[in-house]
Amino acid sequence: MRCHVATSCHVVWLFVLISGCWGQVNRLPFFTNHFFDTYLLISEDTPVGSSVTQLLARDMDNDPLVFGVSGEEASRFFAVEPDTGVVWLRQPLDRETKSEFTVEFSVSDHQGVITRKVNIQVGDVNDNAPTFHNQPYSVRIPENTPVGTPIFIVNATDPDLGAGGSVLYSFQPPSQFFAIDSARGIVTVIRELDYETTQAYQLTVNATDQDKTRPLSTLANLAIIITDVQDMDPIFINLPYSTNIYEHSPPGTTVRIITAIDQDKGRPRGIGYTIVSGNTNSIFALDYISGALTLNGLLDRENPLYSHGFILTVKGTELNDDRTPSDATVTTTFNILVIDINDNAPEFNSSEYSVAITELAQVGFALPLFIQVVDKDEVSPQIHGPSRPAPPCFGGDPRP
Ligand SMILES: *[C@@H]1O[C@H](CO)[C@@H](O)[C@H](O)[C@H]1NC(C)=O
Ligand SMILES: *[C@@H]1O[C@H](CO)[C@@H](O)[C@H](O)[C@H]1NC(C)=O
Ligand SMILES: *[C@@H]1O[C@H](CO)[C@@H](O)[C@H](O)[C@H]1NC(C)=O
Ligand SMILES: [Ca+2]
Ligand SMILES: [Ca+2]
Repeated sequence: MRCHVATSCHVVWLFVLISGCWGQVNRLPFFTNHFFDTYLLISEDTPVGSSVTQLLARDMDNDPLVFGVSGEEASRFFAVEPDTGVVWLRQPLDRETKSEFTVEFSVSDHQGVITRKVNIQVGDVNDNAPTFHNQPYSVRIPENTPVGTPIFIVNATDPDLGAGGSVLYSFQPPSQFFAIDSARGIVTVIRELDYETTQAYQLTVNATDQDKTRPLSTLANLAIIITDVQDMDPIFINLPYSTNIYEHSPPGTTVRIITAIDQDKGRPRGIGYTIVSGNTNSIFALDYISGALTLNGLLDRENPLYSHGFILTVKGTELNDDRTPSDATVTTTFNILVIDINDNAPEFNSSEYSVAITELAQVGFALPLFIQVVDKDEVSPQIHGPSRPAPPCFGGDPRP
């Protein structure tokens, strides 16, 4: 608005002096901060309550200025001191949640308001440790897993930028049996495993970011369970097998129970028992399931086939689930001695002996009579071994 040209300049001047009005248009203030043309960077670790910047504005009329911020979200995060234009942070920033804002600031000279938008970029700091995904980590592998086999992948991510978000893996402490690829988290077997020695491993994986100044790390457990495979032959227990049996023990008498066990302890298989050799005349029977060796016939030590005893070869065979025999077997020998019992009365070599003597025979006359007595039993039933020849006869010369 311009002053009206009045009839009297004096009147005009007076009017101007009184009203303070030069008749000029008010010029609105304007922001002078350069960030309005680019962006304003605020680090995400800026403490709440600290000043993040100061708004600067010029007013050609040198009017007193009032600064402000508009918008619901912007007002939650930023407060502006009206007189100075200092901008305060009102609540914590997190780049990983919200990495930029568009905030509208205002400046007013009481006659008019100017608003301008600024792009605020939230600057990253390494404030997140890596996070493991899909926990818990557990894997079952057979004990015969070859060295070099990858068995598991752990996965951790870190939302920070750059090195602070780049994850490296390690075992802590290192394992003798497993290695982890530091970049990809792939776990591999590096040494032969044996279920019979170790059934499970509990490893700790360290995922660390690579921030130069303050790396952050997270630990996770990895359980590796070793499963048994049938890699062990059975063994007989309570060896050696050596037994004495009395001859004429009744058929069915249990000589001894033999027992073999599967050395694979995870899921041990049952055993089937058989006699491989030495079972003359099938005099013994071996129960396939129980391992009970029983007498299967009449055991007469005086039978030369039996008198030396027996050396049985017995076999234990691991049975598959369907009870079929597997390849895993064990054999051993079983020595059986037959103990004599005195079952033979001395025998004359004839049921009757006759001799003719004359009535003239005098007292003391030797009868021409030959009698042999044989005892097939051993001299002492306690002594065993190959049967000896029948004892020599005694004969003739009996004195009345
Ligand atoms: C790791 O997990 C993240 C998040 O679930 C996923 O995006 C990424 O593809 C995974 N990486 C691997 C190698 O599995
Ligand atoms: C994980 O490994 C890093 C790098 O070796 C190490 O600095 C950090 O202390 C480890 N983390 C833990 C929790 O031990
Ligand atoms: C009995 O044995 C004796 C001595 O060996 C022999 O002389 C005799 O003839 C035998 N008698 C019979 C009936 O075999
Ligand atoms: Ca961050
Ligand atoms: Ca990080």
